[in-house]
Amino acid sequence: MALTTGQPTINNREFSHIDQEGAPNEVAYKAFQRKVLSMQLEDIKDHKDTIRGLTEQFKKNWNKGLGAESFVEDTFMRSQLRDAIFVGHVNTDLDSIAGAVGAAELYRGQAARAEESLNGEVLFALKWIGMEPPPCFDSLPNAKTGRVCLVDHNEVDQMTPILKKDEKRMKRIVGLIDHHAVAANFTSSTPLFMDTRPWGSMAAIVFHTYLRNRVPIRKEIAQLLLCAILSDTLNLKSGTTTPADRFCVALLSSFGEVEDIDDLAMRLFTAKTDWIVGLGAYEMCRGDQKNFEVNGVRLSIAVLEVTASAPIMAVAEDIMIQLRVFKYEKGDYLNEDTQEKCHETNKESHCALLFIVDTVKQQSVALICGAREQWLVETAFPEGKWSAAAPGVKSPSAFITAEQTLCDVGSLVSRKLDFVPKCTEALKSVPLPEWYMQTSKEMERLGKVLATNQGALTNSGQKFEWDRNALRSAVWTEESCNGADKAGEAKPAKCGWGCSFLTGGKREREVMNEL
Ligand SMILES: [Mn+2]
Repeated sequence: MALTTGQPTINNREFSHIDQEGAPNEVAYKAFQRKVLSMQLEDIKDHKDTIRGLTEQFKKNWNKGLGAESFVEDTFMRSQLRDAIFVGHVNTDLDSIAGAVGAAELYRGQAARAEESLNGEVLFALKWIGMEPPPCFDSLPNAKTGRVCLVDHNEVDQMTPILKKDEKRMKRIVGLIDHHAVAANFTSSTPLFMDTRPWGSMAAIVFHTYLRNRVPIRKEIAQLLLCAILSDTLNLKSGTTTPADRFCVALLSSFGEVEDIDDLAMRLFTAKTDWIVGLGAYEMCRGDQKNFEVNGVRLSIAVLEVTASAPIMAVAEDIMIQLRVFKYEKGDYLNEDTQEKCHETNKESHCALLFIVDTVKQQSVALICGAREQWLVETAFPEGKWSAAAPGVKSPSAFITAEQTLCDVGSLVSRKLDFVPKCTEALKSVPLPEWYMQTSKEMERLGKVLATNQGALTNSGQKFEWDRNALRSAVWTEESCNGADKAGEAKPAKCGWGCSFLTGGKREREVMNEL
């Protein structure tokens, strides 16, 4: 049937949010629409009336019941994921928890968390809201059989252990709600519910579905999703932030009745910083850590988002040691047949970087634990400014100096947008130095200490403990192998295996590796 004159056409629709001049309770939608493209937290209060107006409109429609479009959504879409378990990634963050809780309520399923431990930011948010954390995935009776909707991740490596081990996992993964790139190995044999959007947080995707489906959102859920967007977008300041995230923060603060959003964000970030500092070096290197393989180079990038970097730098040497242990540990594996612990040098990480992101100043530094890391950061971030990680810090490698242990990479803050692309580009486009892929004597030495000294690193149930002196001696053999010489001074330094070498030069590193 052809459209008759007078019926609305695509270009001639009446929007409920049209600016009506002179109308009572006039709401300035247009100005808000323009602002939302670049809105910051401090702008939100200038548009409070508009935001409240929009919120009230949504609430009015909820009270009216379902319209035709939400009938369709409710009948055909929300029912798709009914009773599924919604679960986020390991190294769980606020977006993964909030996304699982918010989506489970929306789609009428069961929320779960990927692992037992929760970071300080998640704990703070839940306590502030007065909400219990969702149960652990493993503890659910249908953990091994239930239908699953992944939220906030799709890489196998980041899945909760039961799913990671389940080779038939794709038979029960029925949905994905995510804002990450879809991994090459994420394939399904049957059609899948997928809602992936290039937005700054997964929580924004969930909230927008509430709006579209006219599903009433509880104040607590609104608060939780708000916290998640603030966390993932670093207060709407990270480069991953999109207008959708800004819009969702504005409306969620209204639905969640949050007056001072900036204060909430600061409290979230401070809680996370305090928690990270309390963890110690071992966890700092392994917490928010992701692995990549580029051009045969096994690269690990960890990120610490903090409101102040000084407490992290105070333990810089411990972190360097732990980064090196972490690289070695990547070569550890369990022989499935004999149940024996094995180690393969070819599985060790070539390069482990730790970026410390200052969420207040919006800038980052990379902590460097060895020559491969130094080469990569120097190549990937040519503008970087080099210095010692802390006053009097010792270089953890004979091939770099103390003044090469920290690189200020400026206003880059995102692993996804900045760190990974720049490192990948460097590894792909610049020929690797000859020594880059060779086995390292320094790693061998560390491996020997880890293998022979039982107390060097122990896992006592929940907590990992490590013997600082044992590991220090593995990294700094005689504590004389010091890289404390200034870069370029090229002083001979006595090294662990009794040879005198010039530090800092690339040729020297090559000679060292040829031994
Ligand atoms: Mn996320």
